Amino acid sequence: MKFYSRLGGALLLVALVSMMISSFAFAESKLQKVMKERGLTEKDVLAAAKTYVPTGGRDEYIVCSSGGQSGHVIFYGIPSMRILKYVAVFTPEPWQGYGFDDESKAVLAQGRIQGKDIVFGDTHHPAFSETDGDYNGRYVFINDKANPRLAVIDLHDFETKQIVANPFFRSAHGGCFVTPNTEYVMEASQYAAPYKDEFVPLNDFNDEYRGGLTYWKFNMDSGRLEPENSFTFEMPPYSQDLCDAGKGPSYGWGFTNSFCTERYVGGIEKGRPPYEAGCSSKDTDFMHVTNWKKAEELVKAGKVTKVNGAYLITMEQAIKEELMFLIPEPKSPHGVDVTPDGLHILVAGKLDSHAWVYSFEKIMKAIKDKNFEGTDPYGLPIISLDTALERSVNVGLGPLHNQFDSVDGVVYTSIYVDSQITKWNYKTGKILDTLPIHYNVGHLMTMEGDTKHPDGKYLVALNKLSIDRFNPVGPLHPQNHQLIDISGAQMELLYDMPLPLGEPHYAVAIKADKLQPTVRYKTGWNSRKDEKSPFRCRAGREKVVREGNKVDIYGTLIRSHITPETIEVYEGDTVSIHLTNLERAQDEVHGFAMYGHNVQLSIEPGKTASATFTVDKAGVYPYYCTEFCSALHLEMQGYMLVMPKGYKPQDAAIIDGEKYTKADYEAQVATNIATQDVINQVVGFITSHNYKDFPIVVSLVEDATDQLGFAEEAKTKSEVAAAEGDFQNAMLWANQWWQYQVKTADLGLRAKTHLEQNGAKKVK
Ligand code: K7E
Ligand code: CUA
Repeated sequence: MKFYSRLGGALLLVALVSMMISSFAFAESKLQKVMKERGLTEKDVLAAAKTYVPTGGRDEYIVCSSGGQSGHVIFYGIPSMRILKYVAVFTPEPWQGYGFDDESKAVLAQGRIQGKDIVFGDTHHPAFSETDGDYNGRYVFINDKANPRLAVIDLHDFETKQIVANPFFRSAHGGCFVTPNTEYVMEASQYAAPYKDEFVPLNDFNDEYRGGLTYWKFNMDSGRLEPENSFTFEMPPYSQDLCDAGKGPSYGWGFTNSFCTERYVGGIEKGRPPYEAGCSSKDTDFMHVTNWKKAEELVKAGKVTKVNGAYLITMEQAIKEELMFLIPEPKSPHGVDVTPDGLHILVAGKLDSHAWVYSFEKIMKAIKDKNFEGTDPYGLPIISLDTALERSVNVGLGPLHNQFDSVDGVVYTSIYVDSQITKWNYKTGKILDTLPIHYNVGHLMTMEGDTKHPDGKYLVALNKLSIDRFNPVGPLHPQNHQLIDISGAQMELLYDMPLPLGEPHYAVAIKADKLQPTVRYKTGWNSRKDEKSPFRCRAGREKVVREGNKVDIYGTLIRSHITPETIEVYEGDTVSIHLTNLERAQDEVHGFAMYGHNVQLSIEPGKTASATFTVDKAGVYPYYCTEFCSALHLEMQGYMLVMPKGYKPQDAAIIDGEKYTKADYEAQVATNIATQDVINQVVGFITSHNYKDFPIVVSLVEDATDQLGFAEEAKTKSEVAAAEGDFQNAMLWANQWWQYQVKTADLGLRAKTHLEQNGAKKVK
């Protein structure tokens, strides 16, 4: 029955598509022909129609996915599943110049561990910044599990701005989770280790090794984490795992899972059973419940001491001040998720087939009544399972993570072992639907599904294995993100997206209209610090500053030349090339790469980026722009000449490869005059319309006006040379004048097209 109603829907769609095209019979046969040729069913076509975004169209949601071991994060659109951007975070990435320009190298350097550069990250859980429990579209945080670090990405330009390294931990899986106003970002350690940076034998595991949970203070105005105002809970050497922050009624509290509360230490080589056996022998592990609001007050009152320069709340203090409590939870749990109303906490069991629903009210009552079943070996009070539990629901083998629907009480749980998604109601305990997944789903994500107001509509299963789902590309397979329609009573699989960049763990999806990224920087901008660069440079002010053997080159980029076009330095110099992109037009990025020095910059409109390196060998080093920015992009080039020590550069004129005559000059001028006529017509069109109502056109016009100004300067130079009878230079400058005219015309035509296509009105 279900199948037939779906088929009916699909046929209706086919009919609708047909009606949109003028001839019904013609269209029907064409669509059906394609379906037949490609072996598509009606269900396939319906799924395609639900995900297809026509050319120039936009997606409704933007996803930020972790990039696993790639050290990056990935942004893509929903429902199209089109990848929009990889943002480099812990790992250098040349397209963005990340880890190549001085500005981003400074960001990566913040993430040094024990003084070493660590140029990879194992990213796990991205989190959008929130206001009152809902995404505000301003920042994304991402953690590195291998080296316990967090990074901040600013959504104003999708660039990584800051990396912080945890002062206590040696690994951290349970990050990032934000408190409802992004007061703090939670990061829990994973593998217990000594807090001090020295050798401690494993025999001292119980006494000297520690877990923990850091609440990183975030400043929404500056967009930076504040290590000096952050604090860490010392925790037993259990393997703390994922976290979630309370919201609504549970605001002020945090919840952190753990596994291996057995405190088992493996050692196969010494004849001991492995970790996997010793870490899963008990029936339950512990949820850690922390009161961050009260801890914050203690920090502010100066009652918490600093260790390693950071506030540390010892277990002793946490017990005394009643800041931390333990509750048993199903064996080797994974996800812990606070419900949108903040009243319940859901824990998925991993080695249990149940999802467990805890009541926040019951937990609070137990704390108030001091109703504890005892303490753990460190003296932390334990609330009994019976006291805190609302219900447990059999959801399938190997539940991992939960995400919420827009419908009250409805939750989706990823079932790893059974490879399925289970839809159920945590308020009634009823199973509502199940859907098989290819294969072994890890996290899952609904739209804004971890906020106070989930959007429903779509669900993405982040699968661990793709096996046979795509064209084979060798033993290392892409990951598979499967898009599922959850708008109806039954889940429907729509699309498989191969994701070939590390193993993404968690992802978060935000309404696209909450994001308003910029298209250009203020001219001369250090994008990593978000301030004017001291190395910015304006057109015509390019210069070389030498101090001893340190050479600073202040240059500019604009279609289609790099200034300077020749750089002369000496063997042994340290060279810093600072380049400012003078363009104002959207998407007019210039790159900068040079032979033999590992230099590759990405300089977006307005940005100033620098490359610093030592030239240790005399020679000739071409450089060029690496973005196909204009018709004369290949000519956007130059030479760095590294001269032997003591060599005197020659001032003799360069002999041109071509000779030009008066006739050549006059022919060029005639061309330029004709070109100017075209420009004038375009300008006439634009100014006779309400172009000021179109911000894109306004910026194109600004840019075109700049180019025309440059054309005017080149024109004057050509006329001066011609008046002196120097037709060689007169011709070359006349040609440069024309180059600027071409760029002006190109911009003008783009503006004119935009006006025509967007219904501009004639005003005079
Ligand atoms: Cu892969 Cu959240 Cu790191 Cu679960 S985590 S699957
Ligand atoms: Cu600038 Cu190519």
